Amino acid sequence: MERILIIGCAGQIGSELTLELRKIYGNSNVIATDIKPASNEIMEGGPFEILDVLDSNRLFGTVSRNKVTQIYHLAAILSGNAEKKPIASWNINMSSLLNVLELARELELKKVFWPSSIAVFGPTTPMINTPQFTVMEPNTVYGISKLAGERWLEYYYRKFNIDCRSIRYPGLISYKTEAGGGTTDYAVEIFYDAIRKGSYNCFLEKNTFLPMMFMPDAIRGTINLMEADSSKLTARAGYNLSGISFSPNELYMEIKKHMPDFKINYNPDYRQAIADSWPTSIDDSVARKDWGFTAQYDLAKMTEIMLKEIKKKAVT
Ligand code: NAD
Ligand code: AKB
Repeated sequence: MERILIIGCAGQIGSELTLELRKIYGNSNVIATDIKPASNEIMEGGPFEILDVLDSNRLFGTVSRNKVTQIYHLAAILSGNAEKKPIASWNINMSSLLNVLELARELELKKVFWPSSIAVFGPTTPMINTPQFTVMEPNTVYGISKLAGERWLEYYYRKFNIDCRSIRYPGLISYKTEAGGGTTDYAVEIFYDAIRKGSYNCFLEKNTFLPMMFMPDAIRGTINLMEADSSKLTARAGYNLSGISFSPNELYMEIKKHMPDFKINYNPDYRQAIADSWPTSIDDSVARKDWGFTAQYDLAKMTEIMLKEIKKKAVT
């Protein structure tokens, strides 16, 4: 029987992944943790603990007491926030991963999931249809920590046989929990501001194309990867996944189809330089071949659902 620990369950991904994993493995077998309270659905629907992943003793206690077999470690400081506090963000992103990997080694856990990001790529990477294996010279604190993290995952897999799995998520778009300090967050904020204010002040330029993905595709991809046959996995550090590539202007035009009076203006800030260093689209042929991933949502379908769901939240 699998016993799963989620670290960072209150965040944009954790708030949805925790509920999906509970559906599959049973509520009592998915122990949700975060440094802050999560939604009532998570805290009341199964085991929940306040846990700082940097506290390795408490982490050890939680894992052994709950007889955990797999960890999904989602806690991190994302790209925008990391640029404001580089050293603190490096410490959190790296020390937390090393705590988890060491624990997995000591307690011989079955599997570890840790998300990487398109931020592992940098200005010298081919930007269009970025291949799985390519030049990686990130120039952001977050990207450097994700690339180092990928190397550690591969190291623990090769050296200690820990079954580490990872995805280089594109920018994720969702309506359940607002995004947490990233560069791709504009593509979530724009929906809230469209509904609350009828206008959006975008922090990226109108023609900045970035790889994005609707959350249901990311959750399905994550679970499929974790369930895939280990012997088929050829990219242990992190799989490229492709969803939808679009610019702020394209997203604006799509929202306007539903809200003709919606207005946007562009005031690029420090996050523009981060976005400019990232790919515009991703080649995920290795993920498709190794474990059969295909994204199901396009821009039109995602926009329709985002507007419908955020409207419901705005009136409740
Ligand atoms: P988020 O910021 O929304 O959530 C992170 C959660 O971690 C938060 O609930 C936070 O309270 C928690 N946390 C922070 N410090 C902690 C600590 N010391 N101990 C325990 N919990 C702590 O982030 P997210 O968007 O859900 O991202 C999750 C992971 O996926 C991160 O590793 C992120 O880099 C990666 N990722 C996310 C995206 C995206 O678009 N959301 C894209 C690529 C990669
Ligand atoms: C961010 O913008 O920092 C994240 C990511 C792509 O890793 N959404």
